[in-house]
Amino acid sequence: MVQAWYMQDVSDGEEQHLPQKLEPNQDVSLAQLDELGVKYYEIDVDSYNGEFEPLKKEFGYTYDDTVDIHPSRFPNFDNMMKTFFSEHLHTDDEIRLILNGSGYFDVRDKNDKWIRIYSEKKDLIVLPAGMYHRFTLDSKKYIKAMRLFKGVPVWTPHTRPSDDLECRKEYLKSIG
Ligand code: KMT
Ligand code: NI
Repeated sequence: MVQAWYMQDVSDGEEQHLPQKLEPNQDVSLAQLDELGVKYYEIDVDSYNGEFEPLKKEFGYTYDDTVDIHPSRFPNFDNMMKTFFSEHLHTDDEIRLILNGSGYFDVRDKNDKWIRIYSEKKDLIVLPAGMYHRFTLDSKKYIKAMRLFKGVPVWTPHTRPSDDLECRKEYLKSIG
């Protein structure tokens, strides 16, 4: 089950792997995430026995691949983490189904405050096109996630500021 909270201001560095809750903690509900256009579904991933065509069909996704992220997996791990953790947006939805491990997706609320979303196995999370966000592993430093897409995948991160992009304007309009 996804959990979310307002987080402390942390930029690049070690501390990004910690929960960074405020004192006192301020939880964020699924309804609040929904208002920002973030969608969440709980998927019983084990029941699919590794065969996710039915799920893709149900959601209208036409592309999938799986990423396995941990420090010994990539020689350029630190650079990869830096890229994930630089604030950016995409011209399409970022759709991730967590198969194992866990991590944090950070998203901006309407007042530009960071909300941290803890995602673990069974979480299908959709960050809408045009929403500023970033990703980091937590202190367990492991996540296995399926990347899903409608059409031909475009992964390009547009680092902030990218306010002139059409998808950004559309996103802002959509959240009012
Ligand atoms: C991304 O685009 O930030 C990622 O793919 C992060 C790893 S998937 C949980
Ligand atoms: Ni992204």
